[in-house]
Amino acid sequence: MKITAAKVIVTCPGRNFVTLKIETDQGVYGIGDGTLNGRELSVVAYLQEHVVPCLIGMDPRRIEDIWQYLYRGAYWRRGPVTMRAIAAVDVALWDIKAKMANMPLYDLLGGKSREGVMVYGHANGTDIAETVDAVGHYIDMGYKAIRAQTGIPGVEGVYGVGRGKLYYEPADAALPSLMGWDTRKALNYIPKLFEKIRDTYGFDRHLLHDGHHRYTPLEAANLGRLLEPYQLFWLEDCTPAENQEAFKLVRQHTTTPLAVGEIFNTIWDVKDLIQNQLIDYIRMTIVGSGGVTHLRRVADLASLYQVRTGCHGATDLSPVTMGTALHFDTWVPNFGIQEYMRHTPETDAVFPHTYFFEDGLLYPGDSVGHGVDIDEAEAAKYPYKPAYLPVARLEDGTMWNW
Ligand code: GCO
Ligand code: MG
Repeated sequence: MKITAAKVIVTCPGRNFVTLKIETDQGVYGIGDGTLNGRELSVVAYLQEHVVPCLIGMDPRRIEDIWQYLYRGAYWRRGPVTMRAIAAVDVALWDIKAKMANMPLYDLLGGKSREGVMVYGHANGTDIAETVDAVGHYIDMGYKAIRAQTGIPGVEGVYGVGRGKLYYEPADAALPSLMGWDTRKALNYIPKLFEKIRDTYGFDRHLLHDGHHRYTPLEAANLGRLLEPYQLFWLEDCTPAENQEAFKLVRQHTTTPLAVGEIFNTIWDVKDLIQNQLIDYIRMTIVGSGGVTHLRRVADLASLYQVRTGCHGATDLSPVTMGTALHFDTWVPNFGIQEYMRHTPETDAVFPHTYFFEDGLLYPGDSVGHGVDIDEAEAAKYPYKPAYLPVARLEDGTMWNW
């Protein structure tokens, strides 16, 4: 069996997605996602110029060998661009293998460990009152877990607070726009949000919060302690994690569960965090971490330390990644939760898929492969459009972490 063609498709039905379609001499094809938010064309070039020519003629059944060829063989390892390109190939190959086996991907991985995948949605508002209302909407929609982010009085535009609510899209400008940040004000305000949510709706639902790398380790420890009475499911990205040791300090001071990993690319980025039991959830997902082949290894390492998965699922990850992640989540023994930010109807039309939401859970569907396709005619209606996440600056102009 041979790979006969590999096509990179860029489409922007509201945001940019990079999709790889691998075709074979047996008529079976597979679909993979290589989207890198705000740096999409770097993955396109990596795939088109450096990966596709090597793939032609290879045996698509040799997923592991092709993964190693692309990882070890390039000499230059790791990084968001490389690992997304590898993920695009890997996922397309798993799709092909599952189709050939006439199985849904979760069956090929080892079968179902659960019936449905618990997801969390994004409730946000410009202040506490609006965010509390938004949480209520998610409860009405049946969500069992909700992430809450609020604007902060006196701070211009805060991470996670979008204009369009259910379908808000953070990457909204052709050049990065500007948002403010003030840690003091956040530390005063955010605990009050969770107090109000618990007072209003009780303790039945899981609540989550994303610190988006904004706090120093000591500030993050403080936030974790302030949030303890509200029993969060997790506090995400409370401090930057390039230095994995930073989490030691946070961990020593709070019992609020910690999650991290959406910007990690390999097992090496998370090895110390896991082995030192400094986190509770690992947020890497398929597209950012070299595909199913590599994420499986991360999950297995995590399971040794009772760390559970919590795949990143923002709208900049295409439905291809969402569908594949749902098969992974359905199988993986140490599953925690799956993030679910809804794609727009336009995006759903470009990527027909079998996954669906019911009673707070997502289901991957039972069709063969990962269950997500691309409608190329529909995709062609939406050419690439530069779109960037905002940047964050402190009040005095100092550049801060987005
Ligand atoms: C999340 C993330 C996103 C990211 C986005 C970057 O938890 O969903 O933090 O909001 O900012 O995915 O591309
Ligand atoms: Mg996040």
